[in-house]
Amino acid sequence: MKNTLVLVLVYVLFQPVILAQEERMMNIFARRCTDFSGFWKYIVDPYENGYYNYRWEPFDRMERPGKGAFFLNAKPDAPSDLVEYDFDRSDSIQVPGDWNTQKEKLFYYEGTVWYKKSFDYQKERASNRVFVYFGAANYRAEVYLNGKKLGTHTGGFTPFHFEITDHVRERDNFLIVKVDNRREREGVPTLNTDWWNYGGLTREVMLVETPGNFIQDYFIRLRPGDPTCIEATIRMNGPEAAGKFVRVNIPELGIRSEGVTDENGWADLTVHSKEIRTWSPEDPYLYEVILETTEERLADRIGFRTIQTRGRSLLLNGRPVFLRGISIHEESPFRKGRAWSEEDARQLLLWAKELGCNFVRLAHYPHNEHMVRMADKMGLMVWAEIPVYWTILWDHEETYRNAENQLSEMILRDRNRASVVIWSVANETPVSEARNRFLTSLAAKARELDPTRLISAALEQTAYRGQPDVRTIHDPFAEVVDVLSFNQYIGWYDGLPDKCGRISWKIEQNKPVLITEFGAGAKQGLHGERTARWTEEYQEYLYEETLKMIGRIDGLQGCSPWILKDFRSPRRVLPGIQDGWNRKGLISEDGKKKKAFTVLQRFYLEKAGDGRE
Ligand code: GCB
Repeated sequence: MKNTLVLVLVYVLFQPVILAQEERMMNIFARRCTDFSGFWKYIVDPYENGYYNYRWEPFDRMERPGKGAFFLNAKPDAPSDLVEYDFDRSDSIQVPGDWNTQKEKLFYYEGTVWYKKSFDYQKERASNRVFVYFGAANYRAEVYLNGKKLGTHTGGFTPFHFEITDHVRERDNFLIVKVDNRREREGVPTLNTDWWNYGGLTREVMLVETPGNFIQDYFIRLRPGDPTCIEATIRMNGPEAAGKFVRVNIPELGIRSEGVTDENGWADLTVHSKEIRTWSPEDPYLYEVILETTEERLADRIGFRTIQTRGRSLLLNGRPVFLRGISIHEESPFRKGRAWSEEDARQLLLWAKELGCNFVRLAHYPHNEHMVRMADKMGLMVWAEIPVYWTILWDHEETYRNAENQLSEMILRDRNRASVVIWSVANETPVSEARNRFLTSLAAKARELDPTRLISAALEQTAYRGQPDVRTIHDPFAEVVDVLSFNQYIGWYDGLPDKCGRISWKIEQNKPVLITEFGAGAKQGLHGERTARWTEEYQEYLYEETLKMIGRIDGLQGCSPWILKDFRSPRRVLPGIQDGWNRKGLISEDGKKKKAFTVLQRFYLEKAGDGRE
């Protein structure tokens, strides 16, 4: 009861002032899209000369910004005119894509780059509406169409869009985006992370055309506790969103349900069937679900399953499940840069499958939508996470708002994905009153947006009552989460692998336990003694010892070792070994497996054989 009160109070205190949730449109790929993938013109602007005048006043807040403003795409009208930039004579860069790995001069760059795309556009129907959609832009984007500002978005890993119905014309449009990836102390993430700060328009940019009144959002799921009932919440957007006829149709089940939206454009429908085939890693079954109105038909492929906890057990569709996981960063298996494509997702998840996984932890931020859709298809449960990482400014209201906004954007994009079973609100954050309030408030938001999934965060472990060889989780946020997850590096940052044999665990919370990270750095191809750092043998030894150790944890319901593949990190500078890569991958950056891959694979094979699913 006390906990609930605190939770409510915290939640009220942290209520954001602006939550542009109604602006979010989901299932973007199923809509009428014009893909802007390809070459865009770009200008590197480290001093933000195209954004501020010499008195440091932003051009986009001036009545007459003059030709210095890059978003105007100005051209000299006469030979005597002074214009000191020209998109059309500038270099080109591929979108989607990070700029760091496309242009050598931008490898370490953190700052502003301006992008420009010119296009003509013919609407399918005069009454239709048009939006410009961004899968992600890291970190802050200012968006302009034909010289007019559409808006700003903050946060590098979630989608956003702006309506351009009244601004787009049939000929000679120019879309200009200022992307700034400078790290900020008050940002989410903050200044220090153990991953590369890839900048740019890192995911698809598209125009999306919808009917005047369109299905903006829906949430279709099994009713918790009742595997025969599918609940659908649908939200319409448009001048006639209220009183609108809507229908959910699942042809394969032969069921339809119809209703009318309320005064806010929402409709709640339910459908019953005794024959619902549940989604699981062994049978990742997806139904075609069609949503219809008089103006629109929107299709999706949705799996139905339940995920719950009972004491220390984790139940998928009511049956105990052990999460055979691996952590993954969003880096391409092919290009050594940010991943964004379906092919990237397929290869990363194929490796996870080969390892014997039924679960992936998508660290440390929301990955692109192809990843979760591919996980749906391939049968991998997903832990999805926001970049509330290490040392966020817990007392800063704007930081909270930003974190909550990223959480909401992630959940609204992915809450129809059966693969996603856990929303994680943080990674390795130091316990303090302010941090507890911050995270508790995020957990409440996640539960409000999605009461059907489990909430967690990667916590840290400590010595139990001053005994260094007995470890425990001593963190008030452990009371809030559904799944007790933590990272531990015994044998790497804490002793050598043989230390694992001396450690015992005393976990007092009556919740399922997940080890979200353990690992050791190894340079693929480097061999030696098993106690020699950076050798494949050391990493192999650490996996062997760790897997024995975690087997002694009561309530252990899975793990997601760190990490599938080596990934870039500016913190990792050891010449000849790291060279800018975190080497804890089971696979090298160029796709070669290390010895520890087989150790984990064997462990998962045994786990899969123990009949727990
Ligand atoms: C951690 C972090 C992860 C790092 C990893 C490491 O605990 O959660 O982001 O990359 O350790 O390699 O040190």
